[in-house]
Amino acid sequence: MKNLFFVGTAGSGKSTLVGATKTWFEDNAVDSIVVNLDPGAEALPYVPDIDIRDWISLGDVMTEYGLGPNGAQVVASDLMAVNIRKMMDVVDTFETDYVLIDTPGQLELFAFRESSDRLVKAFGRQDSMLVYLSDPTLCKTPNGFISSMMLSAIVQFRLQLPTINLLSKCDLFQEKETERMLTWFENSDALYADLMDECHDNPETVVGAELFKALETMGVFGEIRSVSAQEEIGIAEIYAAAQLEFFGGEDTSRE
Ligand SMILES: Nc1nc2c(ncn2[C@@H]2O[C@H](COP(=O)(O)OP(=O)(O)O)[C@@H](O)[C@H]2O)c(=O)[nH]1
Ligand SMILES: [Mg+2]
Repeated sequence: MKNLFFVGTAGSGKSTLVGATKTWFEDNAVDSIVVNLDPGAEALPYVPDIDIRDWISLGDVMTEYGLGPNGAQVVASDLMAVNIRKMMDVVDTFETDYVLIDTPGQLELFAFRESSDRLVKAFGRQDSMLVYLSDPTLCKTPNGFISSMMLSAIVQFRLQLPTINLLSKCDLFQEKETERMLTWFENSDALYADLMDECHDNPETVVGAELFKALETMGVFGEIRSVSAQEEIGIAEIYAAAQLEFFGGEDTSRE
């Protein structure tokens, strides 16, 4: 089983994309299951095969620990580590090709807590990769784009997994805007030139330029894809990128 962890900031479209990916996989005869790891999810746009809410209830955590919803989310995500074994026993009853994993709404609950490392280990580090969603509303300016890529790089650094970088919700933008953001990722010289051109008056650009250099040094730039869960755009490319990473390019196309 190969595991795709969908990560990104709150509202970047993780849950919706997990649902759309599941549908695309079904339509293209790719066997998969869906795991919800968000104990705080209220309504999900898919039917999970495995649901952390079966073991952890946010309401119970709030009552038991006397916490509000935000504190309870942190405790609930730490409690995931305690429940991993039980959950993995259920995961292991499935025989499938891909496990699509929806992570907690707030990025930091997954990327910056210790439980995530244990979760990745339990699923199998060798068989896992990240699908990182960047919210394009943040990516429209050179400085915003650099912030978003920095966050993606930090998450990748924290979790030490290969990453597919995605620009989410591309249906909300004009093709030209999306193209510009994709170009920035593929051609970092263009990003630097636009940063200097458009943002040289902004005080944050001094920091933006330093962060840009760090991203270049880390080798973050390369390939980014645009997706829309709503319009089902770019999901075949997620499949192709995962096949390439896991199987070296075998059977990358289903269309
Ligand atoms: N236009 C558009 N909206 C989307 C898309 N994907 C998600 N959304 C909306 O973005 C909001 C947050 O999505 P959700 O999947 O819950 O984000 P999550 O917090 O990352 O799981 C919801 O209102 C979705 O309907 C998309 O591809 N296009
Ligand atoms: Mg969600």
